[in-house]
Amino acid sequence: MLRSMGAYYSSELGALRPEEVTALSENVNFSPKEIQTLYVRFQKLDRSGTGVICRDSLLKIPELAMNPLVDRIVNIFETDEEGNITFTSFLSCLSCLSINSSLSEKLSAAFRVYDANNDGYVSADEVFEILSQMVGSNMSEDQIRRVSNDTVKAAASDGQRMSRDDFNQLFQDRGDEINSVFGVKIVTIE
Ligand SMILES: [Ca+2]
Repeated sequence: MLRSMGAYYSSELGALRPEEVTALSENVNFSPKEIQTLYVRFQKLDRSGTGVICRDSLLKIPELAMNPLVDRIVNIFETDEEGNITFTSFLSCLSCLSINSSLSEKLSAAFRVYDANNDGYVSADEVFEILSQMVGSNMSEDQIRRVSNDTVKAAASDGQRMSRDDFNQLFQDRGDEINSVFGVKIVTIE
């Protein structure tokens, strides 16, 4: 449903009509006022006024740009056939990432960030890539490799790679960790 609405909203420029805001607010963790503010921010990123933005534009959002995983995070925004992001998909992804989203929404976003090759599983290599970007030089490559292998081995029900369930279970009791990386404080005040 969100996808089909995307095409509709992407053709709309200027302020959103109240009924559009109401429809959008049913699916996201933002208030109607916040949605209007985010729409203004979206339009500023959409400098050519086409109603859609490219993934690179997301790097201009400071709240995302300061995240160590920003290069991965921009990949979880759903795009249309041309690889562009509509306002609906922009809003729905920011909503998953926002501090107001539920743990299950954040876990869903986190899983997509970890699962770089999008095969529905998180491998030790994929954990290694994420950890490397997050810990910087605080750990040696060997240490990161060991932690990644051990984590996946312990958490994966097949001992090889984590399914969505394995992943959720691993982070279920570590909500703070997920929140610190995937709980983005989106500025929604003009
Ligand atoms: Ca994968």
